[in-house]
Amino acid sequence: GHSGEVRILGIPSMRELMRIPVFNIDSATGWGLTDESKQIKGDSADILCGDAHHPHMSMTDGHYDGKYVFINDKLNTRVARIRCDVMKTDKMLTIPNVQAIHGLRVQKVPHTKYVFCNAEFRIPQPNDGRDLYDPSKYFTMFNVVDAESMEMAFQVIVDGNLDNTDADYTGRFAASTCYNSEEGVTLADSMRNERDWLVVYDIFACEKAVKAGKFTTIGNSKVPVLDGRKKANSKFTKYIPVPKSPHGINTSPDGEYFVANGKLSPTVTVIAINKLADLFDGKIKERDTVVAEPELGLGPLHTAFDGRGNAYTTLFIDSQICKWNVKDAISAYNGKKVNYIKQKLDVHYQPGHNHTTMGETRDADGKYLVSLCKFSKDRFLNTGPLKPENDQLIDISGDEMKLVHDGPTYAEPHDCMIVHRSMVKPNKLWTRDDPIFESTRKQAKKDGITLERDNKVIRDGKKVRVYMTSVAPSFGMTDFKVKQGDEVTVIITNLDQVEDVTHGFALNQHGVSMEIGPQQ
Ligand code: CUK
Repeated sequence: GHSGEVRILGIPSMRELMRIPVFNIDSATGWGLTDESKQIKGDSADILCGDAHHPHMSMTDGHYDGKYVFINDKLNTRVARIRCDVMKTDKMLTIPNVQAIHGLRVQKVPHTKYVFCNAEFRIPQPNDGRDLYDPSKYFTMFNVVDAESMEMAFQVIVDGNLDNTDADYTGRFAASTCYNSEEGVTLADSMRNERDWLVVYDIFACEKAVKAGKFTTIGNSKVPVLDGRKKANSKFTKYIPVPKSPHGINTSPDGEYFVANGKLSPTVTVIAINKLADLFDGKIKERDTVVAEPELGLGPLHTAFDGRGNAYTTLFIDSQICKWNVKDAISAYNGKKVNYIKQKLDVHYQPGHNHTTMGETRDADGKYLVSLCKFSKDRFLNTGPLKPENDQLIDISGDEMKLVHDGPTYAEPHDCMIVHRSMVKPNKLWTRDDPIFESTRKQAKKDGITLERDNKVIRDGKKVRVYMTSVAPSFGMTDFKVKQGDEVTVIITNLDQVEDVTHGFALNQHGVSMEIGPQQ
């Protein structure tokens, strides 16, 4: 959330184990302050805040693979990647030609080749002021990022504002919820229509067009752009009408359904993924893909699954989790008299995202559900006008949901995912050839320095590089002298081989502080 970072919590203790700074700056580790982190942040190194929304781990064949976590910064239109072997951010990309990256998910099958990123707001294109007063010319795009290089693969122009996104278990389809089909520029203007839509992308068709060179570009950008607007009538997109300003979109772990959450409608819409090929072939109409539209309560935002056929939808206005059965909802849609709602559980209060253990993969195990409640109000001791949020843990292993823990958290846990510990095996020490420090090693080589041994000051005009080793609590150098006006870079090699013996370097009155882990 607004802290711009990612936090790792244990389940079921809900204890916070670690923080990974991403879009924020971090005083404890020097993230955002050190040269290496600024290089990783690249063109946005000067932006010191962010609004992190949707963390999702890379997958192979629909299972978490423990390699990367991707996350968006809605505020500054960025996407970052965290390397799970060291639990550090290693790439960051500002998405071009769009504004406010919101929904983010990964391609699940055959593996995470792409990261799918919605840009939410419609803006003039190019955004240089020429169409400022002509909103009819605004548009936004669906953005596809290459997961390995973290560079843009292509962009697809769409109608409406893009909210959330998810991908299927075949690799061919992704889908985004869209609101503002009215294409208004004020809040009131964008809520008039009773139905907006889910836009479905044929990723294979997009890839084919890009490969064949059948695309355009915007302004100075070289990123391939495909036109997926309704009026273009292309092979890239289909627009499925769903009730009103849909918000979350969630793929069921059996790969059968997309579930679009109604937000301003009390319903969610269940779409059969195996009907999408026929839709793209023109054999059926858009609404023929809808197999259920259960009414759940007020403000459905996001849905999670237990792998036993049940779905759990957050009701923002009602402050509840609604447990419902997907097959029963389909029967009801087909006219059978069946109560698809299994239970409603109060949560405290105003839940946004929820997630089940392993629930966004084929391995949904139906043990726990976490509800990220945006208000805690009276649940904890008062800490002033700003209260903590409340991450609630719910046991879903039995027939009934049971609330088992309230966890206060600092602003603002927006979304989460729950990964079994066996999927993630971080290193205990840094390795000396880690790519994060490539440029430092190159510079050292140029300077004739052996990082593991040398303690030396290199003067290069006004640029001074200070190389030193460290084994806590000492440094390889007790002092060094520089002149006022020098640009000084301090490079420290931590020789410690002992797990958890990290060392710090700070310079008072200079705002310099960094953490250097063992073998870093
Ligand atoms: S999403 Cu981002 S503001 Cu994660 Cu429910 Cu609405």
